[in-house]
Amino acid sequence: MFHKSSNSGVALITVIFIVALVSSLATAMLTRLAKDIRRSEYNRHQGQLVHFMYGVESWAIGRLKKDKQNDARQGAIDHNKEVWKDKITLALVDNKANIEANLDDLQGKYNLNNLADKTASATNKKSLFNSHVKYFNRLLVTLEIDTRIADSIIDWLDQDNQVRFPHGAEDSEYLSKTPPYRAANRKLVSFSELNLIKGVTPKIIEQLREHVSILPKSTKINVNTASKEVLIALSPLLNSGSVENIIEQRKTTPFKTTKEFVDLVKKLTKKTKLEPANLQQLLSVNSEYFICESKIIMKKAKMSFKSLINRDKNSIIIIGRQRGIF
Ligand SMILES: [Ca+2]
Ligand SMILES: [Ca+2]
Repeated sequence: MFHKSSNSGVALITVIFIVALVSSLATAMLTRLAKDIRRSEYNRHQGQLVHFMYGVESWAIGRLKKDKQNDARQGAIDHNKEVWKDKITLALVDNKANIEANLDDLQGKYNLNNLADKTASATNKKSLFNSHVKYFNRLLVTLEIDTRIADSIIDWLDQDNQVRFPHGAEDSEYLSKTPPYRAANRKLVSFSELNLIKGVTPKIIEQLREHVSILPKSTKINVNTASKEVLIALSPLLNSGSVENIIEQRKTTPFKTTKEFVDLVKKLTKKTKLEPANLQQLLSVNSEYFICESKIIMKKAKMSFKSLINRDKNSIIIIGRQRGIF
């Protein structure tokens, strides 16, 4: 009797154990399933966000195409009142997706990779390089940023290993860091790369971002779209007052040629000689590089995109993309 009761007790415990095991396995499986469902839903939304981003890029390319058609009739200039300078806000799929996007040019900013042409051997290129160095120093003064970073940024870009006097930095500086690294000795690729350069702080990068760009090749400054700060730095002859005058005039009469711009500088500053003498070589009245920035939200998934667009005589193409969280 005692033996039988003991057996049923063991059987009962075994049954309870199995039930508990099965239920905990079932709970684990259900939790995992719920996670998988959420993950696949998230991935589906991420995929949809990317498709919306392609749609935004098509919109931007359409704007640039339209401007190109207008330019064919009116002259190839790019200014802030043209169709490409645009933004959109859209609510799609019964308000389940929201898109904000804007298209802007990048030659109204100063391209830091213009400082990479130091090794150019032709005399006029050397003097052009010197004008770029002086320009960048003036821009830093205008933006109230420590001008010592000009030397270290140029050393980061140039192909030699000689430290630029007095504030430059080459491998010897960066190899002593933990972890050690080398100077890039080539054109910049992204803003985050600036964090690696001696003297450049996150605060400086934020200050620069509004007025400088990083483009794959040297470019000219579009005087029709350049910011006030970018214009002031063009010449020691210019100041806040004369540049405000220039900006006021270009609102009604955008510059059709760079000569029109330098003639106006001469007139406003009452000078016959330009400073720098080769100022006109730094300038353009149109842009080849544009940026389309978008923020796309779909339920809980959201993403920001930056698409770099190159427009030349023959084509309009996306040459770079960056995605981030906002
Ligand atoms: Ca145009
Ligand atoms: Ca160097």
